[in-house]
Amino acid sequence: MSDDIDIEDYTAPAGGWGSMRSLVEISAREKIGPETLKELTRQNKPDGFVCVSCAWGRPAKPHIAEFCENGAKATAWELTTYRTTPAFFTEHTVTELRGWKDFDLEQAGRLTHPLKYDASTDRYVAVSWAEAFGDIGSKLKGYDPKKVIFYASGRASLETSYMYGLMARMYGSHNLPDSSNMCHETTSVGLKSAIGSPVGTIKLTDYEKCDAIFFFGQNPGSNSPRFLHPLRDCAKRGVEIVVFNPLKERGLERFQDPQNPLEMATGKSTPIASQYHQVKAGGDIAVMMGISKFVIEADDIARQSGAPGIIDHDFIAQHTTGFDAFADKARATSWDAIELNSGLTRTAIEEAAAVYARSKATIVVYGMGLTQHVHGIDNVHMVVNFMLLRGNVGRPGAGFGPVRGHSNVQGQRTVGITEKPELAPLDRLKELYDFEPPRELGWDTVASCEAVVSGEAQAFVGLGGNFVRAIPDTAAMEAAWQGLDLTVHVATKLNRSHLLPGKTSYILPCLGRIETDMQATGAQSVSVEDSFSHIYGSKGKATPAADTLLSEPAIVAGIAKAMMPANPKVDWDAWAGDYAKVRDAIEATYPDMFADFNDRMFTPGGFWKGNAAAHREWKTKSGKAEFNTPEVLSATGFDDAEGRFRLMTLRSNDQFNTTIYGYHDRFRGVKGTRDIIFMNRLDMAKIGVANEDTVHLVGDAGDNAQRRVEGLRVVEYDIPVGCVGAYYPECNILIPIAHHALESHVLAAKSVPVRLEKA
Ligand SMILES: Nc1nc2c(c(=O)[nH]1)N[C@H]1C(S)=C(S)[C@@H](COP(=O)(O)OP(=O)(O)OC[C@H]3O[C@@H](n4cnc5c(=O)[nH]c(N)nc54)[C@H](O)[C@@H]3O)O[C@H]1N2
Ligand SMILES: Nc1nc2c(c(=O)[nH]1)N[C@H]1C(S)=C(S)[C@@H](COP(=O)(O)OP(=O)(O)OC[C@H]3O[C@@H](n4cnc5c(=O)[nH]c(N)nc54)[C@H](O)[C@@H]3O)O[C@H]1N2
Ligand SMILES: [Mo]
Repeated sequence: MSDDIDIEDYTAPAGGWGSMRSLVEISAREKIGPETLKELTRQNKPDGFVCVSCAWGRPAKPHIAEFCENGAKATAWELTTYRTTPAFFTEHTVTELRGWKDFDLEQAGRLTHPLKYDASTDRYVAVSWAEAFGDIGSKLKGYDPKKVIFYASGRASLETSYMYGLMARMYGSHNLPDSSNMCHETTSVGLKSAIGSPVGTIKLTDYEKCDAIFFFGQNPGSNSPRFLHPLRDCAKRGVEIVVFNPLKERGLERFQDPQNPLEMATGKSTPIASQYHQVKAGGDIAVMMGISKFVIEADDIARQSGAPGIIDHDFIAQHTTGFDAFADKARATSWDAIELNSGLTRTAIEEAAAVYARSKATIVVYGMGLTQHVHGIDNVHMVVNFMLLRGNVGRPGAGFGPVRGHSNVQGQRTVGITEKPELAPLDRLKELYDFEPPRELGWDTVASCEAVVSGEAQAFVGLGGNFVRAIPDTAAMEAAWQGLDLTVHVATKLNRSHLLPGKTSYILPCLGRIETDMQATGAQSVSVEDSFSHIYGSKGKATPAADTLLSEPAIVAGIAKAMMPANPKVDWDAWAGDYAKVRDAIEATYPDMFADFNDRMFTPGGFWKGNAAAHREWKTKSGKAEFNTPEVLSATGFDDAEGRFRLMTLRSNDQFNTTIYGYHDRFRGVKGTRDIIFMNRLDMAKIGVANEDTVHLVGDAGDNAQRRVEGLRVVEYDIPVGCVGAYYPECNILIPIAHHALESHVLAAKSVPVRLEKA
């Protein structure tokens, strides 16, 4: 093994000195100085900026430093002193850059100028904003709007997102996929059908009132580290925290608060999970069936003997439908089947169920470990089923806590970025702006990919993101991508999607959220929505990376004006010059959620947009909260077979999606490489590979396509037999586009059928 690659057991807790060291490293790498350190003190404060990393909530009374290691990395990444100027593109052709790693592309720094691809020299060259808008506008005018994709990655503000969605609809397109299509769309579909709310029901303060937390497939240590503070407080107050995750994630095991001098000085840390169950990938339906079975059968026995029941029958009678069918199914499902499908013993599941049975207020937390499966909707429905049994929704300290990804991914959906016509207030838009919005279903991410492959799609406009790298079937998608007539990327840094230019291709560099956004009426603020449906203002104060950058609203306005005839009801320039006017428009469109928007946006802790299910009002088809009886016990969507593994594609602690900050997955002990595969030692023995051996991963979806990732180093790991883990996005090449959650179309990235070949 080469010297710079190091794989070892990581024994320290999450947080602590390790996270401090990691911060120092990243600051040095991005060559950032005192200004950034000053910005960190404003991160997530009522008058500061909202972190550009995850969607975790901001407490009304923030800590002195309300940021985490990964939030600070995201800040440093945006405020880097490196620049990707036009001179950079004179030195490097696009073909050459395609050979660079994701890390190296973004490490080149912030983009500074609008760029157009020149096929004759295979280079991006600087153009003026006027030229870019003019050309993009005239090209878009020539297309069928139904064949143009307007993608949004969940970071852009509510103001930008509202303008973007309106622009697409006025143009005549409903193709408004969002990064949510790749993550919590399973929640939006599954929770909506079961309880009538597409989002979580709890508030941040419910963590002060719960007495049990059930965790399924969410990794706070890396992906929402500020969550570790309330979790630690919960653990200290004796809340029972029960975790189901194939991997022992450090942040769920132990946490040392880097902002607590005593913990840092004494080396003390707080244990988090009271029970940790290493479920098989795709095994959660069976787990939750087991918990339900235990509760239902214990309740049967209790009631026969005249003792008080365990199930909240009053709640079930008053508020739900479908209980009897579900209860019969749970009674009829054998423990053998539950053990086989979950990979856990009956005793282990009963231990967890006992916690649930005695808890007075349970919160359930989940993430990609549930949503990114073929039967992801069944996962979410099972979450609802077991929570309804004891009425764990719509009362203090109880409810659903899906942890969203991007800092405004939930908010983008709220203000109209959606391909589903029923989710946007089309009549209201028509009334306000006097145009005929498209009424048909648009393309989501999967449909967009299919339309690019079939050649039906003509153009792609991306508001942030690294679309071609984030989606599955990378090889097929990259090959098809350059058949597009026009590609436009609004971005802050160069990424691989930009290096697959359509026939005409632009990169439009924008301001980041941390930077001063100076417009005609002065410095602007923006707003976002977090995982708890709270909305806050955010004000950037750092010096912009270049004075040639435009804000995202200004770029949307520039494209909108160039591609459509003027509409007297929409003054794009006035909106781009004063975002308060956009907020007025949002308020006019969604008066219930956004009353007095401009006045309330800087409320400490944000203002709550409301949630009917949190008041036990069910906006479902039946008007009740619905039990859904699943037909499968495994979420994988494929059969087990000799030699076939379930691959989980994972995030390291040193990345934000396709943005790779570095090569140190500290909590999992991997340093210097991302080309690894985590394996159980029994599986290693079975196929005859040793630690550090090299293997190739081969897709095993049975659709005859060749999908391979070569040269992964085996890392012996505490992972269930039959499951392997490797990093996203490097392994996306192994996932067929068609391998997605059935109803929500989220890529099934947490159980991908693969085989191993020895090198
Ligand atoms: N620093 C950082 N923060 C981020 C991101 C980032 O990349 N970096 N990404 C952001 C985005 S967009 C999102 S959507 C979120 C994602 O955040 P998470 O929802 O935490 O997503 P992942 O890390 O992909 O996977 C979560 C966990 O699921 C487990 N898992 C895998 N398969 C299964 C299974 O079948 N069952 C169970 N029970 N568990 C399983 C994995 O071991 C892992 O611990 O984070 C956001 N925040
Ligand atoms: N196999 C596998 N695939 C996955 C996942 C998985 O778990 N496994 N997770 C999926 C999930 S949950 C998601 S959300 C996707 C996301 O995947 P990505 O599309 O990678 O997400 P982003 O982090 O939005 O994209 C990064 C790019 O956003 C741009 N950017 C950063 N800041 C800004 C800004 O302020 N404005 C603008 N306009 N651009 C900016 C930068 O140019 C940067 O290169 O990946 C999905 N793909
Ligand atoms: Mo996400």
